[in-house]
Amino acid sequence: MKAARQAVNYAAEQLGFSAVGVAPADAPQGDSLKRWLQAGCHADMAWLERHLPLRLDPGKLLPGVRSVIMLTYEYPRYDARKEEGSVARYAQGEDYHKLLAPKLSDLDETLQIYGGKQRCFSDSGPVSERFFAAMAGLGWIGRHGLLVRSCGGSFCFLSCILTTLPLQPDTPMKDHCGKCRRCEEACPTRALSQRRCDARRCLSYWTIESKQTDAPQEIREALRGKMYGCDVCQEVCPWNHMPTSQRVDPHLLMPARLSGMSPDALAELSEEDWERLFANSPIHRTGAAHLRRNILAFPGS
Ligand code: B12
Ligand code: SF4
Ligand code: SF4
Repeated sequence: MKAARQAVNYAAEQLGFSAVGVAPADAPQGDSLKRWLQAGCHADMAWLERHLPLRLDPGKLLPGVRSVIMLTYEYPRYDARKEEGSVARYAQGEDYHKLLAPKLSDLDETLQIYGGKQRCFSDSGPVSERFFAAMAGLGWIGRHGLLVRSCGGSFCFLSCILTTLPLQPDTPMKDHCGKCRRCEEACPTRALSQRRCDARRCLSYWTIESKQTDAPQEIREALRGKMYGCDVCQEVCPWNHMPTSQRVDPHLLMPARLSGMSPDALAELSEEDWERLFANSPIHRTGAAHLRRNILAFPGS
């Protein structure tokens, strides 16, 4: 299976992925996810509860799965809109789901040559992506709950390939957070504790996932200046300020037509302009009305 691993490493690099690691598909996930759900930290994202059996057993997604190949793909480290209504870095350019899916299909085809059956996901399926990325030796889970790499920090997407091939697993990496607690301390709504993020308090949840028109006063205040997502806990992480040689795909940079628009102008977009400007953006799925709600910091409440 060495040849399959070498082939996938080579192909992934050609496709622009920054790192590849392998974890055993039966790596014990423990009960962190169950406890997080029991505590209600998923807010109203009921799908997370429904998918629990699949999350805990990748064999239910791909019978005979032996290995989980985890990959990282860089997105920009700077916020092109910071001064004027910030958009989380991961959402500034084109929709990464659409960008990464064909690349993962290419890797699937490569692995088929070695007799593997695969299923591929990038934030698109019930797989514990951060857990497997840590098990695959790509980095460690920081106090903000995200995967951090010693050579690149946390500003990256995770993708995974479940495969029936029995690939040699990589070694999990040691935690390098040490005594640092900058992310926990910087979070404007104190959503972080015990290496987990409580979505009920997280501004990313409120601006991306929440369908509500109402938000508690504390959340509304913290939301000012945030249009979509939140990067505060990552901005303060020292690992995101180390020099890096990682390349960023230009498709993930914010186009000038969006970086130059004021929040007021964005709040008043017609449906037609919304489609024209955001058709290829991950922000599109939230809809024009929710972007307006975010810009006005939940005025309905
Ligand atoms: C639901 C979700 C959200 C929700 C809930 C966030 C949360 N608290 O998990 C909301 C909308 C709030 C959100 C926000 C963000 N998200 Co999000 N999200 C997800 C999603 C779909 C599921 C995550 C989940 O299940 N969370 C519940 C927790 C408990 O489970 P978990 O993440 O798998 O954590 C495991 C580990 O913590 C593990 N664990 C930890 N320690 C230990 C120790 C041991 C010994 C063991 C055994 C296990 C273990 O146990 C958990 C269960 O497996 C994933 C994609 C995916 N399929 O995984 C993306 C994902 C985690 N999100 C991502 C991103 C980029 C973000 C944001 C940065 C976006 C933004 N800028 O606004 C923020 C960051 C907020 C934060 N600090 O977490 C990326 C993270 C990339 C990275 N470098 O880690 C992912 C992986 C998507 C992707 N494919 O790139 N997200
Ligand atoms: S994304 Fe923002 S609100 Fe959510 S945990 Fe990080 S700093 Fe806190
Ligand atoms: S800010 Fe500090 S505690 Fe948080 S993830 Fe980075 S190194 Fe770890």
